[in-house]
Amino acid sequence: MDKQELLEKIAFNVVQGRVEAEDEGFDPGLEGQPAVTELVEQALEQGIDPKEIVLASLTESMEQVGEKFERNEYLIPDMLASAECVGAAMDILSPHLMKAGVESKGKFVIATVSGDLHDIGKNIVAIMLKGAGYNIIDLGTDVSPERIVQAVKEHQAPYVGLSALLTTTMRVMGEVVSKLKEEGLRDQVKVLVGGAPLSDQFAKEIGADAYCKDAFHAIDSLKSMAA
Ligand code: B1M
Repeated sequence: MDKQELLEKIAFNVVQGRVEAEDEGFDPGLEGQPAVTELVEQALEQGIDPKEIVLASLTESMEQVGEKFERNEYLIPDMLASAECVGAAMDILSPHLMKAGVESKGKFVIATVSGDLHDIGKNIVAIMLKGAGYNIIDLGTDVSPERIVQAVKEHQAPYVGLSALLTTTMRVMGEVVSKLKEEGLRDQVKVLVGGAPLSDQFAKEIGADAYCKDAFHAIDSLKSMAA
């Protein structure tokens, strides 16, 4: 199988919610065919860059899942099955995305904000930043502004990354910025925000330092902040 075909096959199987070959898919007749786990391993064996697998297969496929959900073709369990596939793929990919022995570039607190349970994007960003040499303090999902600010204070972190996937939860990011100001911490920490409904404009409005379209953008933003 050539590279393009393999990347597309991984994406297809994420959309089908198939972690392993024995799994059934959303469509009938797929059982027994290689699924996400086997295909990701094959891709690595063929020397495909793990970053390319994240971008071209995993991120891309979740876009398709979201579109299917919007069209009522998929229900929540279908979205969860795809999310599980991305988790399984990331388990295989993360050691390859990490650079061993990189000197720490600083502490980075990351969280999905209150009311929001989406963590696939946050986890990808966390793994990529860890690979880029940051010391990640991952607070998980549904994290209140109070807990986020507390963690920044406790760890004296120079960076905080916030994730939100819902239009109803993105405003919590503004509350985090306000709380950092209230606590006198705003000048000591750079606030990076990300998530599908966000934009540069929104990041400016809430007073964040950077909007990150994806994990690679987050790494670039951090590089320019350190320069
Ligand atoms: Co939800 N969901 N979901 N969902 N879900 C969306 C976001 C939605 C757009 C689907 C749709 O309708 N098309 C929609 C939101 C609509 C809106 O807000 N206007 C939606 C909805 C409505 C809901 C529920 C309300 C559904 C319901 O219950 N009726 C519910 C809410 C639960 C809650 O959070 N309280 C819900 C639940 C779920 C599941 C639990 C089933 C599951 C999440 C599983 C999990 O995360 N463990 C789920 C999923 C999978 C999705 C979609 C399909 C995929 C999200 C995803 O993982 N994308 C999503 C549709 C979509 O976004 N296309 C959808 C892949 C991921 C790699 O991308 O997260 O954008 P993303 O992360 C990127 C960048 O954004 C950026 O880098 C990442 C890597 O490239 N980034 C950062 C993200 N965070 C960053 C932080 C940074 C930097 C960059 O800090 C430095």
